[in-house]
Parts: sequence; C-alpha cells; structure tokens
Amino acid sequence: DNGYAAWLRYDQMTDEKLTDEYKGWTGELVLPSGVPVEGVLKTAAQELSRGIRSMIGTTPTVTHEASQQRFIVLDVLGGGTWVDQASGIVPALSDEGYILKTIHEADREYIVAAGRTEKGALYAAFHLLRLLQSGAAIGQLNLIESPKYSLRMINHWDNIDGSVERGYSGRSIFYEGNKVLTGSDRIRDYARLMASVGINGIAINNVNVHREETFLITEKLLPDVARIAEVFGEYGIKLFLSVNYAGTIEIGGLTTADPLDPNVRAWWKEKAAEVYRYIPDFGGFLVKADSENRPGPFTYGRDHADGANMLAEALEPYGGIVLWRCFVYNCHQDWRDRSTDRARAAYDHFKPLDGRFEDNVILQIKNGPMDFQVREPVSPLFGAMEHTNQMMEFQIAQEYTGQQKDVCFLIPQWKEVLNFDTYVKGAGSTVKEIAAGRVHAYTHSGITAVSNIGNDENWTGHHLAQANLYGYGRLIWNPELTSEEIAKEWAAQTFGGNEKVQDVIVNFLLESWSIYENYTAPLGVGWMVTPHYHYGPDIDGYEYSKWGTYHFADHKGIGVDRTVATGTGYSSQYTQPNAEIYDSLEACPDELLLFFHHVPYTHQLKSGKTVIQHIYDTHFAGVEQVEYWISRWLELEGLVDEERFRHVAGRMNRQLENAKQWRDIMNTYFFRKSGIPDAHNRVIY
Ligand code: BDP
Repeated sequence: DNGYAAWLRYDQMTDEKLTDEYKGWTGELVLPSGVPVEGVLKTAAQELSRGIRSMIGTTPTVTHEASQQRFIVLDVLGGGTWVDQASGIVPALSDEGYILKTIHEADREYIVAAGRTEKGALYAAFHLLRLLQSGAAIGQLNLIESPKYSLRMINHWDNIDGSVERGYSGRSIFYEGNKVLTGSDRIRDYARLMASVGINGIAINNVNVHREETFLITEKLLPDVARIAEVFGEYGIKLFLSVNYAGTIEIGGLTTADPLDPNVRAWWKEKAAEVYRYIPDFGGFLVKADSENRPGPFTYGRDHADGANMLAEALEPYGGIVLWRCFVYNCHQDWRDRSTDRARAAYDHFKPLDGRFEDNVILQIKNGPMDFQVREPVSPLFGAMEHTNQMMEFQIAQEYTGQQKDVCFLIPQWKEVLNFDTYVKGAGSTVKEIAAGRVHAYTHSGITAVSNIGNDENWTGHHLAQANLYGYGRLIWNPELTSEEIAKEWAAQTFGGNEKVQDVIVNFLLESWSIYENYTAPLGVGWMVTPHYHYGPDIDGYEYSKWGTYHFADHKGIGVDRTVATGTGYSSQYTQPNAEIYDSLEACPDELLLFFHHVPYTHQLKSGKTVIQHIYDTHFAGVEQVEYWISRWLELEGLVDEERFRHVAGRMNRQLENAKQWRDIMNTYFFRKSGIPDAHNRVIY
C-alpha cells in the first residue's frame, strides 16, 4: 500500500452484519432539487457514490425522487424542497455548515445530508463517508456542524520550476519545468483530500515570487491556472496566488513599484481585471513584502498599509482579498548590534498601522514571533490590532520540526496556540476566538498554513506526516476537537480499525511533539539548527548571523533576555497579565524560560531541576523515547501492510540517528561550556 489514498481509502468493509445494515440505507441517493450536471453538489453526489461503492460494494441509484423505504438525501437547505420541512428549523448554521440527520416517517426512513450551501452539502457527504468508514451507527444521526472559521486555507510554497521551498515530500504537484501541470489527476485528488477536511482556499505558489512566477497573473499563464481553479471550484475551494510586490518593474515595464504612483496602481487594476476574466471566483493575492530580501513599499518610503491598500483597491471590485504577511524583520542586521531583536519586529512594524488597512486586507501572522520553532510564545501581534483583519499562519510542513523524517504531530502545538488567552479584551480573548472574528469584529479572518505535500506517492514523505495535514483541516473546522480525537479519527481511516495498530499510532503521535522538543533545542530557546537547511543540530550556526537569532550561550549561562528592565523589552508587547508573567523570572513558564530570560546553568526550574540537568536529561529521554516507539512500531509487523510498515520503520531509524546526534552534540557542548557534570555521569567530555 503506497498511501496515496491517504484517509480517503474507503476499504471494502469486512463486517458482514454492518455491511448489510449500511446496504439498507445506501441503495438510493436522492437529490430532491434535481440531479445536478455540474457544480459542488454534483461532486458531493459523486463522492458519496464512489465511497459507498468502494466500501459496501453496491452503487447507489442517483435520483431526484425517492422510491425506496430507506435512502440518503443530499440537498441544499432553504431550496424549497420537502427536505426543508423534514429537517425542521436549523439554528446557527453558517453558510458552509450542514446537518446530518436520520428522519423516521411512518412509511420511510432516510438520512439527510444537507448544507446551507452546496459546499455545506459536500462537507456533509464527506462526514457521512467518514462515519461509514469508521463503522458508526447511522440510524439515529442528529448532527449540526458549522465551521469555526470562514477562511480555512493552505499556502503552497511551490515554485514554477517544480521545486518546493521547504518541501519534504518530492516536487510540486502544480508545476514542472516552468509550466503549470494542468492535466494532472493528482490536482483533483488533492482537492478531494482538502475538501474532505473542509479546506476552502489554497494559494498555489510560493510567497517568494521569482520572475517566472510573476507571470502567473498574466495571460501567459492564466489559462493554465484557470484550469486548476476549475478543479478546485468543483470541490468548493477558491484559488489564491502569491504575487510579486515589484511586478510593475519585473514584468510591467515600469521603473517603480511605489504604491502611491498612479501608473503602478493602474497596472495592478489591470492585472486584477485580467485574473478575474479567467477565474471569476478567484480568491485574492498573498503577499510577502519587505521580507527576507523581497521587494516592498519600504523602498519608496511608504508603509505596509500603503502597499496592501493599493492591491486591495485593485481587487475590491471583484470581491477579492489581500493576504498581507507580517513576517517582516531585518535579515541584514549586524550581529554585534545586540540591541535589535527579531522577535519584536512584526509588532513594531504593524501595530502602529492599526486602522489604516482596507476592509479587504487581512494581515497574515505566523503563530510565533520568530519562525515555526518547536516552541515559541504566541505572536503578541495577534489580536493587538482591533481595527485590522487578521488571520493565523501555521506551518504544516515540518521545516524546524523534523522535516517529515522525524515524527512530530503538530496538532497539540496548534491547540496550545489557539487556546492561548491574549487578554486583549479581557479574559477569554483567546487566539481561537480572535481568528474567528469574535473578539474584534473583523470582516475577514481565519487560519492558514504552509502545506506539507509534494508529488511523493504518499503525499507527505513520511506516512505519519499525513496526520498533520488531516489534523490541520479538522482542527480549524472545529478547534474544540482534542488532539486525541483527531489522531484517532485519522489513524482509523488511514490504517484501519485494529486496536493494537490504533493504540501504537495514536499514542506515538500524541507524544511526538514533546519527544522532538526533548532532543532538540531546550526551554524555548530555539534555532540550534543547521543554518539554511534547518534539520539536525548546529548550536552556534545562527549565533553570529545577520539573520538575528541568538541564544547567547557562554560559560556562565544561556537564553535571550527579552525583559523590560535589562533586555530587549519584547515581553512588554503582550497584554497583562501575560507581559508580567513572561517578564518575571519566577513566573515565566519553564518551557519558554530561555526565550525570555538569560539565566545561569544552575538556575532552578519549576520542575526542581537545574537548567543544565534539564538539558542533559531531556536529551537522554528523547533518544530513549524514540527507541521505545521503534520497538512498539516493530510489534505491528503483519498488522500494517508491508509497504507502509517498512517505510515507517525506515524513517524511524533515521529519526533515531537524528535524535542521537542532537543528544550527543547538545550535551557535550553544554558540558564543555558550563563545566558542570551530569548528575548521572552519562555525559562525557
Ligand atoms: C521561513 C523559511 C523560508 C520562508 C520564510 C517565509 O525558512 O524559506 O520563505 O519562512 O515564511 O520559515 O517567508
């Protein structure tokens, strides 16, 4: 089994009793408003038929009038069919929400899978398939589902030459050799996977837009892009494009990209019109400006509101939006000038601009102030701008968390971020509520994340990394789901119902983030990775670097002083009580201690251990944990198909090598630096 089907396997059922039970319900698929010949409802019907055929072995009759005693109904609520009445009053159902309800009448019984819109109906169809796939009882369904976030997006960092920036699973599924891959089935299969977990927007090219990709918004490439958009559209997904801020210079024949220049503004309006001619339901532009050597409004003495609003004005007539990234910091700093702090940058740049952005601009903010480290505090910019739309950016690609060679299930990390209380409007101002536009009244908001897929057969390189993709979609549909619920759902659909298999996979996933943290950089300090590559240890790799990410380890201590009194003052960017908690050596949580404070190695943590002993212990523990999970995985031989069993076992051995390397380098380094021996004499000089 190569893993290509991911969680949409729809394996033939083996339980005969249950198969018979399901057969009774699934013989007929009724679409009261007529069997559609195109559109999202058609997709929903097709998906249901396909899944049912594959699992149960019979193909349902698709019809607009019921003739059997038991059947499934697929519909859009409010369409005036008899389903409206049968469904009763459905409160609080958003546009993309749906119901799944079993209705018993005197002479017939049926399951209604209906959305407020066609998209909702598609999500209902996938939900019903998920229930069937997991062997659930369907005779008494009464589910109402609404997504928490209106924008549920994925960002691809795919380049048109076919490479993927920070890609760990092969090459792009969208491009090769400076061409858009229009005829590929893979794009459709990808859209299916994404729609099945509720994704409704995908930006298909890298935020670092090189010259060739700049043409994606021109007639040269738009016909091809439009074909992808069409496939996406069938699955309820809007297509977005990253644009080159200096497009006017790069391909527009102008000498400036000044956002206030009338010619520049006219060029962007023309481009927007062109894009919408080819893609009427185009989502909008994603922009990385003045960041890591990309062009931006700073060159012209303008600010980011000027830049974003120029694009907003161009997209506004068509309902398009601008996703403007806040990953802006000085990557050319002099490392000897230690008064600067990269963590401060986003807040310092953007907070003063609150209220200046157009309504169709959304600021896209990375979850932490740095860059997707294994542990970071939540970005203090999130929620700090009452009058500016914001959305959260996560990274599904495991750039700093094992690169899909090591297992690191990120749902627990994202849940911590979403549950973080910013207090920006008093207690309860959690990230998850802010992103839903419920703390400040945002016009647009939501969540996005950098994709972890490529053209590897199994999409994500490591089979277990599929769990992050699945889990991301499920979590941003409903952030109240627990990590365990998500891991269980995914494992059951992807690896089948065997209890032992379930137990090993689910528990390994749930522990994996803390294991990865154990054997890598300690206590929130981050960045002890090989520069540029970001896999494997290099303690001082970024220590004397212009990129500005330092840990300040010397023979006396370690950590970054970000306090107000003696440090960079970063802690003051938080609202109280967070500012005070982080600023205080006593109150700061252990796991972020070195992010906020510089301490001697003998500093005692809340756990009772010293910092140095914590470093030693966690690094030994991390390796032992990987060894333990390898032994548990090996117990699954014969219970998981051979191909996936071997593949995962192979990757776990690589993970073990990596963990050992981290352990040995980190422990030896800190032993030499500090001269303090390990309490258990395991660390040798
Ligand atoms: C960093 C990556 C870099 C990206 C950048 C970004 O190392 O490749 O271009 O983020 O988010 O994580 O723009």
